[in-house]
Amino acid sequence: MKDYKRYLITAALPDANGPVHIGHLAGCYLPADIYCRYQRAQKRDIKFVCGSDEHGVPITIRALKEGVSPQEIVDKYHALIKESFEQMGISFDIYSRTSSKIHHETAAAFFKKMYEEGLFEEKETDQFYDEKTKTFLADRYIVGVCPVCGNPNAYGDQCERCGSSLSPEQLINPRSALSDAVPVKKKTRHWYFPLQHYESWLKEWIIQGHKEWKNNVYGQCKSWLDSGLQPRAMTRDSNWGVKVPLPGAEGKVLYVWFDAPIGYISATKELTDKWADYWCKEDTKLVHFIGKDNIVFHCIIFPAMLKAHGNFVLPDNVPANEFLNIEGEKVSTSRNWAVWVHDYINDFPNQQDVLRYVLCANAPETKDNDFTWKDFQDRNNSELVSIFGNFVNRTLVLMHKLCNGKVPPLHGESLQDVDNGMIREFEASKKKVEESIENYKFRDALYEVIDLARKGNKYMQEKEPWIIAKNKEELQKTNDVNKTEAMGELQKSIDNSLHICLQLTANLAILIHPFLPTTAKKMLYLLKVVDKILDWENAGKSKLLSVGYSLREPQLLFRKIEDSEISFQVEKLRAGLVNPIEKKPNNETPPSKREENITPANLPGKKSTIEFEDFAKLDLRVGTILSAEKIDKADKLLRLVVDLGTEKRTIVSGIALQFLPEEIVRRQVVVVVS
Ligand code: B3M
Ligand code: ZN
Repeated sequence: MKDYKRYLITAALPDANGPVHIGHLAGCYLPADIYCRYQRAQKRDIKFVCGSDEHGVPITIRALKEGVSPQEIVDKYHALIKESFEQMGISFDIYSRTSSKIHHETAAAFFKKMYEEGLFEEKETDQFYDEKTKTFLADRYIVGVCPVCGNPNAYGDQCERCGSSLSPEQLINPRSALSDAVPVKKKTRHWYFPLQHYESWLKEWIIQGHKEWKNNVYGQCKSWLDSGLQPRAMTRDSNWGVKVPLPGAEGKVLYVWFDAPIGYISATKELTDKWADYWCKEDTKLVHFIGKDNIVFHCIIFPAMLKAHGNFVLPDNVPANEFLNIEGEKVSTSRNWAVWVHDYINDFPNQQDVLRYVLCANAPETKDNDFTWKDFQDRNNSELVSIFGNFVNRTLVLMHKLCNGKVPPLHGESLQDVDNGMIREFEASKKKVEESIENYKFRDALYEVIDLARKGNKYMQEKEPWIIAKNKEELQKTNDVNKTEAMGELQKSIDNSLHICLQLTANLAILIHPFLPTTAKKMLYLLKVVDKILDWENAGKSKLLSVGYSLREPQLLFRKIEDSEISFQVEKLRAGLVNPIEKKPNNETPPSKREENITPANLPGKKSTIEFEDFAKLDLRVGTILSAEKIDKADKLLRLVVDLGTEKRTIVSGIALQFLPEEIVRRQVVVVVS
């Protein structure tokens, strides 16, 4: 392995046109965070950069539809996304944004240098144009039927159903995403990056040079390169984005996929004056954590840009994850089929680590995976509570009971094979966790930590210090002349097992820290040790806690998650999908936040069955929400104007805590008409 002096870790810049959901976390933010926390514990020089992508087409489309400025959209979502990441413990060194001045300057300068070196081709071509809204229709501004799979709503750059990358010309029956108008062709001038000139270099760099990249990443790159690269327009006709820094280029901005990855550079610049060390020195390890839909941009287009510009390091790895589905279905933000991070935090306060655990244990590292609430509950109850939490708790409880609340000594002469075997496991686990994290196998690494706790439970079960303590008590009552010596031997066995279990607990805190930082901190509190102990070099050691040191009373690290909490979440997910405007909204306090015990039978929102005749009397109609606004002094109410086709109705609905007014405009709802 190359000897790197510093690490620059990036996580894909989320589009600031909506909140983040758990698929985003599992896709790249959580693995990147685990990697960075681990590298920091290794005391490596590392910077973890990210920020909001604020120039994406979905932002301008949303702004147009809602009648607000793109800036208003990005301001709102940038703040919400940033907060969600903080609450989940994603430890960015900087979370910046691409609407910042520093980014506009950096991206414009990057383009200008490439332009001045003659690295673009200027071309005038005919492009689709929407005469109604006076907009050129590139990328997501144009929709139509996918020529590959027949999806009627494929975009001008990609079909989300089959994943094919498309150009507007390939769409069958194209229409404007802004007005539904049939587009006409109109001439426009743009700057193209001739990617084909970099094809042989890319082939050598990736196909020959990076065989260690994950199969999904390597495979996608290979198929792009095998089918040949084409020139790609790096500018667009728009007023939202980084202005093309050339005379006579009014109304033109940089293509969002040109400016967004440069966002990594501008964020680093904003973070530190030494940014150039991280971006330009060959002994930097640059790693891009992304989701699979961003592979071509990070492995082919951005590296070609960096190479063309010159003076920049190239990524050492691009560990892209696949997608996380929810309850067997693809995440869809437009259908609201998602588990939103801010919602989770609200429903499960102080339980960030449980979500981190489940998303890592079930991460879509090699293939798409499914998140189900049932699996969330099972993993919490049978792994975090029953294995990890149980081991730590048993150790502390027994130590208080049998060793006066102090770390007992280790009696070397009385060590048995099983004791030595347990101690050897510390070192072995450290190596396995380390190797897995270095190779971006976070699931395996986490499994290893839980497995070490499982071994701890097994060891404790074999040693049975509570039985030995009982035997000691019995012995005490006898008149055996050798009882003092015999009791001493028994106490040594108790001491040894609890000494080893306590040292194991300290090891578990170090090993679990990159994955579950809050849990690790709780463990340090119980062990009364300082953060310094979390340095990775301490892992594998069996003398972390000093003999005679008194520890705190045990507290549970995790709590059981009840069936009622899970059915509440499943119901909420489904209710969100049909958008039950006129139904009683599911806005009660979730069971996870309530004190009292709730059974599935008394779950909020659960009603008794009605007869079919009664159901048939209902006049249910599908309507489109035309406008939505908050009602003053009523936290839960929104005033909606709904178009029912035959008439428009104003409806007051108690959904303000679940939906932002701007996010439900144009959505379809079922209305009970009376
Ligand atoms: N904003 C797309 C996405 O969120 C895009 C990533 C940019 S990374 C430079 O998947
Ligand atoms: Zn398709």
